[in-house]
Amino acid sequence: MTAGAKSNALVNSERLWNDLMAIAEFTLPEQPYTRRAFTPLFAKGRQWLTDKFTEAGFEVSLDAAGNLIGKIVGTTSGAGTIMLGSHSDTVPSGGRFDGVAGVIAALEIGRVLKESNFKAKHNIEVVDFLAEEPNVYGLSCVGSRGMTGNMDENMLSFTEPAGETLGEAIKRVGGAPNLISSAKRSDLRAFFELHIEQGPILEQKKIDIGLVTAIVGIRRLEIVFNGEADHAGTTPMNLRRDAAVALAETVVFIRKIAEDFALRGEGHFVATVGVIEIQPNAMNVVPQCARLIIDARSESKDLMDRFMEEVKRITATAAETYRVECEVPKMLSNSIASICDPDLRSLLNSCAKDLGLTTMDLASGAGHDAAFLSRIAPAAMVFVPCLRGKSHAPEEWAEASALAAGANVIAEAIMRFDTNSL
Ligand code: HGY
Ligand code: MN
Ligand code: MN
Repeated sequence: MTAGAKSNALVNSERLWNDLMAIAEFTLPEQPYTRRAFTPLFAKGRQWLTDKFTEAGFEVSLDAAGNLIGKIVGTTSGAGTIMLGSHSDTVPSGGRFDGVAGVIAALEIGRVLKESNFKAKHNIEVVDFLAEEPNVYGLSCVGSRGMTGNMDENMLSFTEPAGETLGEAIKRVGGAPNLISSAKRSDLRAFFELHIEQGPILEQKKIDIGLVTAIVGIRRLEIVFNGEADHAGTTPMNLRRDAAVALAETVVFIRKIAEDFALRGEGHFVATVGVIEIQPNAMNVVPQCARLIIDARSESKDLMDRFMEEVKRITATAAETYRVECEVPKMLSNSIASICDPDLRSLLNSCAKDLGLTTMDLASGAGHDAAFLSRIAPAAMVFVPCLRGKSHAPEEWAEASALAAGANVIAEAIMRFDTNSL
């Protein structure tokens, strides 16, 4: 396959779509679409993927970090590996496309490369990364952290409410936490991830392909206020130490600061309080404890640092105002912004143009496994449009033709990269 030639090994759009709809069936029936990492449903989805990888003729394995890998061995030993994939776990009440569209597209691309008898010099590896979404252990991108040497003993000791550690959970799904360092790769020559945009820009601008320039850094901070449980009926207002009110004031201020930072023109900035817990959570008891988790995202470390200073200030003020204590905020995760490889982006751009597709560059406000992969190899992401930009909700939707277009671009780029880079 020479540079610029049209690929005849285009993906089978119907097969891609059917597989995507088939794996979507592995969901909590009462809460579509939910396939949380480490759950029995996730295991069923993994088994289905394993069968599909095997059927496709891939060499199937699980690495020590619990990533499912389907490998097509290359013709030239030592040439290294071209990797493509995403994640098959979902958020609660998520969609049928976030992550898993990238896994199924990678499966389809692997099939098409084999069926078209394209003899790649590099190994080609199709990957389902373990637990990209934040989960009960409090850590996202578990598999891609493990593959890139960003998973440490402390993280493996994170526990879920019933006491199982993340390390035990990784073992339960087939990984080897005690050998996690063996999951780190040094042979990757390029990584490609197809993902729905999870935003409205491509749809609004009627663009086929989004070429991701950078993936935001994400900081997740846990804040806990401790007041005093009291009788809701007899405790005078001025004697209360109500942890929930301190939390509520903090949430409102976080929103105001984030709105201000987002308008400063210093890059993408958003902050969300998506987790709030009150104890004892009884309607006739003054709340004793109030816990929140902030998810803050920015391309700019400086903006993020300033935001964290503001958060410290407002939590101290709220604690003083309502006479409660604020525990030292706990940083649950702190990923830096990642730059996608410009050479791969330009390769993807020329492939898309040769396939008659329109493209635009854009940053990703969502986190992705590619953010970690970019630390050990050139990494690139292809976004495809999704309906009204909606994601992390059952209404998530992308057209089969859009998914096939994105997969064709990556298939073409892999063939050209393999041919031209050795
Ligand atoms: O939260 C995110 O940005 C990603 O969808 N896990
Ligand atoms: Mn997601
Ligand atoms: Mn995702």
